[in-house]
Amino acid sequence: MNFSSFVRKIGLAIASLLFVVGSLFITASPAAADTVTVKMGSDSGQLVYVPEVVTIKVGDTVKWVNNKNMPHNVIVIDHPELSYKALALKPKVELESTFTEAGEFSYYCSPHRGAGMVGKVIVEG
Ligand SMILES: [Cu+2]
Repeated sequence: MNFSSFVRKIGLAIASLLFVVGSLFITASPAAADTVTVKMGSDSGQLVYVPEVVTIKVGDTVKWVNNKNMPHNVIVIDHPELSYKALALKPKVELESTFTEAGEFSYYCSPHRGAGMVGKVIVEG
């Protein structure tokens, strides 16, 4: 083996090593998405979402669960794709929306908006 082919072999070995090390960094898995639960109607029967404001990350899901003083629904302003217009009539009914873009999303319950049943999802990028 002459000197230049030796250098080429070492070069290839180093290149493959760097490739393997680089792949390890690339495949490091991101944090798993979370689901945050919001009650519709407080335990004491008030017409509110509990908690009224939640802060999540892009890709997380909000799960609204029917609690007290049904019926309720979830109308996310300007986002029909995240909304549930149909009234949830029974206790424990779950409505889920996954938020895939950052921003602030205000929502309300159509039967109880006038009573102040409003909420907000803050989605951080
Ligand atoms: Cu309501």
